[in-house]
Amino acid sequence: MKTYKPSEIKNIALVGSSGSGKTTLAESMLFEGGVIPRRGSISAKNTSSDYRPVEQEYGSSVLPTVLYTEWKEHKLNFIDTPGADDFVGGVISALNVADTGIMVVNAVRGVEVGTEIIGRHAKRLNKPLIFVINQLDHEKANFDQAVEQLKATYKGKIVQIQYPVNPGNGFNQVVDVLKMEMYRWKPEGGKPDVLPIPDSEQKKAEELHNLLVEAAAENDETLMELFFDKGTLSEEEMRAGIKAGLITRGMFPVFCVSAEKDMCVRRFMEFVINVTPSPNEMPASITVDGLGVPYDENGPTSIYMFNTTVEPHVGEVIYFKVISGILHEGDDLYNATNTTKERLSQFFAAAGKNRTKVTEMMAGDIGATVKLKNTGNGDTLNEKEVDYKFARIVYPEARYRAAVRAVNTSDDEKLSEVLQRVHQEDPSFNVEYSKELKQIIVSGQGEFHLNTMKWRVERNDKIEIEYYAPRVPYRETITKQARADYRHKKQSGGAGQFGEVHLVIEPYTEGAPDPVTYKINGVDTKISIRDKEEHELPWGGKLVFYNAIVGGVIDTRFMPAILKGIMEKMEEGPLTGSYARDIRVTIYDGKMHPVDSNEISFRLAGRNAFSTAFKQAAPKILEPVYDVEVLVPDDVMGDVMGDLQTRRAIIMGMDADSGFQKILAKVPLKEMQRYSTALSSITGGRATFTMKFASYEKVPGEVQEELLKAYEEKDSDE
Ligand SMILES: Nc1nc2c(ncn2[C@@H]2O[C@H](COP(=O)(O)OP(=O)(O)O)[C@@H](O)[C@H]2O)c(=O)[nH]1
Ligand SMILES: [Mg+2]
Repeated sequence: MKTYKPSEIKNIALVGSSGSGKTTLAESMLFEGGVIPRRGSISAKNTSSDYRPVEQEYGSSVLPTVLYTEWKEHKLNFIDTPGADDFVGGVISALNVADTGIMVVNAVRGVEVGTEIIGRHAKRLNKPLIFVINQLDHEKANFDQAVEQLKATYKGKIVQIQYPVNPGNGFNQVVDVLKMEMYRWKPEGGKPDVLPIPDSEQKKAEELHNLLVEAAAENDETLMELFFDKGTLSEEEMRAGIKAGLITRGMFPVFCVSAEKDMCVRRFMEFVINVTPSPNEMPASITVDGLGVPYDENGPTSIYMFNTTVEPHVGEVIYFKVISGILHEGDDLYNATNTTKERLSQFFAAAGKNRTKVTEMMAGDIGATVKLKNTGNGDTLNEKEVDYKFARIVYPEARYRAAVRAVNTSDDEKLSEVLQRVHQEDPSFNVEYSKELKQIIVSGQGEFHLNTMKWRVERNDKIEIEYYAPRVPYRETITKQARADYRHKKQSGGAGQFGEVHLVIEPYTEGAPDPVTYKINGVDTKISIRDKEEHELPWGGKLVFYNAIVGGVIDTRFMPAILKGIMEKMEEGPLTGSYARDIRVTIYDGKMHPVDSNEISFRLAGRNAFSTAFKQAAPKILEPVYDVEVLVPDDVMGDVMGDLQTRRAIIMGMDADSGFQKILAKVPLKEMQRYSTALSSITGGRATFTMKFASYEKVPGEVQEELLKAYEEKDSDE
């Protein structure tokens, strides 16, 4: 394979709703580029993308797949992505390294929630978008409706490059208003006959052509002047204008194809080559230190790892984008995170599971390599003495969590290793052993996401796993002041034990002044503070600890032991054994024994005094509450709101947002347990949501009762 310069490379993310035809379009493009001798199909389970067993089982994509094709002296790298909302992680990975997103829209279903969600990710990442309306051969195809729906979101920035003359059964003609010609295909698709636009289409074609010329001129001042002078633009000038519009997201061109019949695919590839930006025309990559690194083959060699797959007989295949310089076979590069030296002894242009060995790759290109020692997703590899480091890709917060265990305990050890590998392949699937909950918690984008991973683990790694209810990380705190004394005393033979602690506990609030007096046994007692420690708790919140001992009734050297005793109770709250937070404790009195006092005695005295006071301080259980944003079509808004009400949701706001309603709510994590599944069934999969931890809030009285009861029962079981 020839070595392509940055200006001869196009990196495209194929995105869009499930079933829109991304994988089929990729197949047609690979075929037209000559990378594959014949086109596979989804039904025959033999496409270049969707090659993994799980994808063949489902008949749709689960993980992103890197593909390429060569066309007219250019290399087109495609990343085919999954459409299902549960697998959005793959879309994020792809959009991060692509220079242009191609959003495939199903002409039958039009704009779907998926189109909308992915459009938002593209916007956030500031990527150009082209809309390709597919399945125009379908009897129910409705091109005009799809365009209207796109305009609802993208307004005047939607500009048609083409339109189908005869969508539906027998579809075979397209008018191209950029080139002002018509294409007609034979039933086998591929290369069309190029015809003049017939009289019957002339008026419509001219109208759209004029709109296109104006839109192209709008994105560049010199073009604008030219346009005013001449009243039109040449094809070359229009391309320049469209490219400028793409890069600034000032224009979203619309194309039409039938991926399955391979109609208009060649013309689309030509457009991609002529008009979409090459990596060197896009903004430079910015390092974590804020340095801009242009896609320049003469710069130092630096590559960024963005995706990993695990292949049978090969192991980990890591996909990278060359950010700068030229990568040569056998190069030694250095991992910017862990300084490991990695030899790039082999790398490939990848087309799904098939890889073509290459010996050189320039800035902007996308490739794959194997057998690295200590490098994974998000790492940067540089030539010696270069220290570029590019940020890791950020994935959406998990929306579904479960506890997981191996069915056979003999698989326990293997389980964590296997789950780690699943995370490597799909960074939106998280694994964490929670010491607090004593469970392995896995989380991801939905129940379907987690079940898919289970399917893969059981099939690929031959271990059986099961999901079960994850615990909720509750917290405990107090709501009023309380006081307690505790004397620890033991005198059985030998050395005795003695320690006595008097303390006051109070709710901690940010910025509250230090205590001055306390009412103790009805008497206002002045407090003189000798020492103050403020501890940020690892599980959130604070503990403030005052030493207000007077007259040396407790030696300062016993204070750490008292604090330790209190911390033990903070780690296992008196109500339900959850972590306690946001408390301040003042040790204001106590007693020592000249011989018997020791650290253990004061630890126990501190711990028990704290526990007693805690129970009298109107203690409350706190639960994690999430900010939830739900995006729903109008017609199911009522059902979604009704369901949220049953989840103790507090509605914070509502907003109409391009054909959808946006609901903002605060919802306790406990009630979000199977939300993704419920929402999907209420709305037939037409809604989506995000959730983000917001705060810990007190649970309502009846929930507290329930939790206390459950804890007591559990305690008496053990
Ligand atoms: N009629 C018709 N069906 C198509 C076309 N493109 C894809 N399909 C079918 O739509 C389904 C989904 O296609 P696929 O490529 O897997 O969509 P993806 O989920 O976007 O990757 C498959 O059954 C395809 O055969 C098309 O242009 N016309
Ligand atoms: Mg697919």
